[in-house]
Amino acid sequence: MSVDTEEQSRSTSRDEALAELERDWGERPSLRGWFSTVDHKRIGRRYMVTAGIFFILAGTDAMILRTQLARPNATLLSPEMYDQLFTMHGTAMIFLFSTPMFFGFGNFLVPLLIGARDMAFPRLNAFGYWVFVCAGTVMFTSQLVGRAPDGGWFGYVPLTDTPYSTGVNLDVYSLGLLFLGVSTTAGAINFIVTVVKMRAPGMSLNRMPLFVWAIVGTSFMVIFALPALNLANAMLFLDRRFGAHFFDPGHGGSTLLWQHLFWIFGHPDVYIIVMPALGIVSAVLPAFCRRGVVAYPLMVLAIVTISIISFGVWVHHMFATGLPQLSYSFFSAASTLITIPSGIQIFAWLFTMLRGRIVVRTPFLFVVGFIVTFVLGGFTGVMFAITAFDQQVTDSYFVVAHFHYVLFGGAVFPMLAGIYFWLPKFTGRMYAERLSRWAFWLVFLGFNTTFMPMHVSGLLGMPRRIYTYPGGLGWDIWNLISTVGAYILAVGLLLVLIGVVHAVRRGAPAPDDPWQGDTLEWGTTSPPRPYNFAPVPQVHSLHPMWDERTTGALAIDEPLPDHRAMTTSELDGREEGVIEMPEASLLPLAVAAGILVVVLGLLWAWYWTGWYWFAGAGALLIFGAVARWLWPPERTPEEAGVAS
Ligand code: HEM
Ligand SMILES: [Cu+2]
Repeated sequence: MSVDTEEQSRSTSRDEALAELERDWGERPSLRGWFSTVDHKRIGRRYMVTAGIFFILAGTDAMILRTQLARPNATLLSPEMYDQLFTMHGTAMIFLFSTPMFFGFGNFLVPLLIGARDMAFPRLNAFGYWVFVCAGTVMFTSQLVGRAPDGGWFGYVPLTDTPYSTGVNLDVYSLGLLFLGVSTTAGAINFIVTVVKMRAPGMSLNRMPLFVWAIVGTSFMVIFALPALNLANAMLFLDRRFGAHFFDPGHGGSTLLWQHLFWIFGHPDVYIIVMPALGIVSAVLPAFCRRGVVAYPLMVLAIVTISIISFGVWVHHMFATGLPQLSYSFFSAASTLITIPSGIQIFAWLFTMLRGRIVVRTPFLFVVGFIVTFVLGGFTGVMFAITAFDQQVTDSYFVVAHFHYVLFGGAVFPMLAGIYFWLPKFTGRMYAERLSRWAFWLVFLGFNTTFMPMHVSGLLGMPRRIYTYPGGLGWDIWNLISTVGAYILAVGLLLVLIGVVHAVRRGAPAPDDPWQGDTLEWGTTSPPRPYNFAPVPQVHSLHPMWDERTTGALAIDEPLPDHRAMTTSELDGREEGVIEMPEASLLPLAVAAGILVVVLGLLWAWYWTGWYWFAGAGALLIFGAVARWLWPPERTPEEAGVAS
């Protein structure tokens, strides 16, 4: 056989192998296929779209708030409406938008970045998504019918406990967040197992992309922090509906207990939100600086130390509660300390830019916008770490300014950078550069015009969470500027949306690797085939796509056949074995629906106790579906591998 025909026959056998993979991994484009999918890319995109919709809803809440606050003595909103609006705005932005959006990024990207075929538990992944949609829908529906939570996003007792809060509002909060917590926990466990067991051969821990480190750090924080919130909400529900008195000092309970439990979760949650965003920054920069992020080991160390120290600072949210001086000093010091790893990351990015050859594109602009705003939020954060300063401005608009610089600056800017950066991979289309630069400048300008003046109104004594204010206190002009800024910001965000929709509809088809990126997701098609990579990628360095050993092998290696994936060892990423991956299934949806029925039943029981029976029926549905899910599949002996 001549060399030519040999090559030809090799390429036809490769084509056949690819067609077979397509059959094994492709999902039916039917309605059933839509509900039963377990493909991490489809689930990831859905997470992002759903979280995007919740962002629009929570953002609309904010625009209504800002419209009311534009002028003194406004009457657009009643105090009760205002309470529901700011509570739903904060709660949704934190729980229904930020974390789920990053889980969407992680879902789509983590398997690609580590060269895997899917998440370790694809069905658990689908389950997490369905629970998230149901929980978010319940919470926003409560707002439509005027029964939304109204106790602020941190739901302090005694205001949120009986007898001060009657009606279903706060049960929507406690049950809604418990419901949602199921999804977040499932997602976190899935990320950890995926990263630990499914990395491509050769991807030892010290060759893992920083974004993947960030997702793992986040997932560990979720697993340790969320139980505190779940406990607090379960106790609140028992207090309210079954007279448990956990938080009732009149019967031996404690109101401070709620604050402790909430913030033991709540401060790590700030990092749960911001850490994946920092990971996005570390992923975007190399492509636009033409070099890796400097000081990789220090960056990893920073992620790990932040994940740990963030559990030791929660009392800085309680500096005004009259705890002993010693504990203030400790938490004040710890809060100052945590700026060190955050600072290390900022300096590493700056040096990466200094040392690199910069290419300015929209994702890069959003990264710069992030650094500016996040550092400003960090400055006011250090001010708050000083107890004496905190006690002066706590619960004023200075706080509102601070945490929007941290959360919007630290999470939304990087998220937008990530959306433009990976849009080619997510959708197979390129965005329009000019339109997206307009979007950047409007968002940047609008953001600072909205929130910079709040520092001033806060220092002038304007408390947060007031539905209106009298004129003549010096607050008027600053509030008006804030509101104008909010409208500019809204226009900028609208341009982002238009840009994305336009790209999906009629953007130019994206090449596989439009940015000459360094990580594995750029080594497959845009968007990736259902099986991600045909041959299993071989990793030899921290930047596999800048390494010919990896790219060369990807082009010629034999595809890994069948509906299978490879597992590797935890530390060194050595090949361990090949496992069969689960097929699409409706069971995840069924279990999520069962939990939804339980939650709805418990909420409706406010109005008619008969609904407890409804909740019981939901519990049966959960039980049945879980049993079916866990039932060992029937296999022939050959399939089970016994015969050999
Ligand atoms: C889209 C632009 C945004 C605007 C115009 C905006 C505006 C506001 C305003 C005016 C308040 C204060 C209400 C009050 O204290 O009376 C507020 C509170 C809050 N915002 Fe935003 N916000 C925006 C985006 C975000 C984002 C992206 C996040 C988080 C990721 C966020 C999280 C919060 C939280 C947690 C609160 C506190 C709610 C509470 O007091 O319980 N906001 N926002
Ligand atoms: Cu904190």
